[in-house]
Amino acid sequence: MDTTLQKIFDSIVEGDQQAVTENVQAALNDGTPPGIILNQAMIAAMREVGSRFEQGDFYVPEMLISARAMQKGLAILKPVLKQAEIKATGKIVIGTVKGDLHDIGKNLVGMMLEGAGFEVVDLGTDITPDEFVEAVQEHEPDLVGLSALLTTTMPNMKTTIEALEVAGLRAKVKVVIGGAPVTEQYARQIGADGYSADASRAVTLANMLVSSN
Ligand code: B1M
Repeated sequence: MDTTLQKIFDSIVEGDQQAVTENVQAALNDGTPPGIILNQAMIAAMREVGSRFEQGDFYVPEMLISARAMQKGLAILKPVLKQAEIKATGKIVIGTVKGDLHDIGKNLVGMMLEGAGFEVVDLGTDITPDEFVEAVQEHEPDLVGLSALLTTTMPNMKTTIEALEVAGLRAKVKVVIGGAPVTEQYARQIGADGYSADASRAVTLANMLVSSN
C-alpha cells in the first residue's frame, strides 16, 4: 500500500483523529482518488478493527475511538465524494434500525446519495418501525433506506417493512436495505425492493428504483 494510504489505515486503527485528518488531506492533495482512499485505507481499517475485536485484541472503547477517527476522515472526503455526473432526483428517508447504533456505513450511503442529487432525510440510529412510518408520512420520500450491522437487529428491517404495510404506505415507497450482515437473499425474503453491498452500488440501485417508478 502507498505510504499515505498506510498512514490513514494505521491512524484509523489507532484512533488518531489528527493524523487521519492530515493524511486524508495529504492523499487528496497528492491526487489520490477519493474512492481509493475510502476503500483501500479507510474501510479496510474498519475491517481490521472488526477482526481485532473478534480476536479479543480490541474492545468496544477501541472500536469507538477508531469509529470517531473514521468519521473525521469521512468529513474531509464528503465534499469530494460527489458524483456530479450522475443526475438524479429523488428523496430518501434513511436510518439505522431499532437497537443498532452503527452509523458509519449509513452515513456514507447518505453522503453518496446526496452527492448523486438525492434529497436525504437522515433519521439517525436506533430508529423504531413507528419512527420510520412517521418520517414517511411527513417527508413522502420515494425511497426508504434501512441499515443494520448486527445479526440481532436485522429482523427489525422486516418489522419496519411490516409497519409500513400496516400504515398503508408500503406501495408508496421502495425499500432498500444494506449493512454488513445483510444479503440479497435476505432482502428478497423480507420483501425489500433492493439490497446493496456498498455505498456506490446503493446509488446505482436508488437511481434504478426511482426511474422505474
Ligand atoms: Co460494532 N460490531 N458493535 N461497533 N462494529 C460490528 C458490526 C461487528 C461485525 C464486529 C465484529 O465482531 N467483527 C459485530 C457484529 C457481529 C454480528 O452481529 N454478527 C459488532 C458488535 C458485536 C458490536 C456490539 C454488540 C459490541 C458490544 O457491545 N459487545 C455493539 C452493538 C451496539 C449497538 O449497535 N447496539 C457494537 C458497538 C460498536 C461501536 C459503537 C463501538 C462502533 C460503531 C460506531 C458508529 O458506527 N458510530 C462499532 C464499530 C465501529 C464496528 C465495526 C468495527 C466497524 C463498522 C463500520 O463502521 N464499518 C464492525 C466490524 C465490521 O464491520 N467489520 C462492528 C465501516 C463501514 C463503512 O462499513 O457499516 O458495513 P459498513 O457499511 C457499508 C456496507 O455495509 C453498506 O455500505 C457501507 C459503505 O460501503 N451499507 C449499506 C451499510 N448500510 C447500508 C444501507 C444501504 C445500503 C448499503 O441501504 C439503505
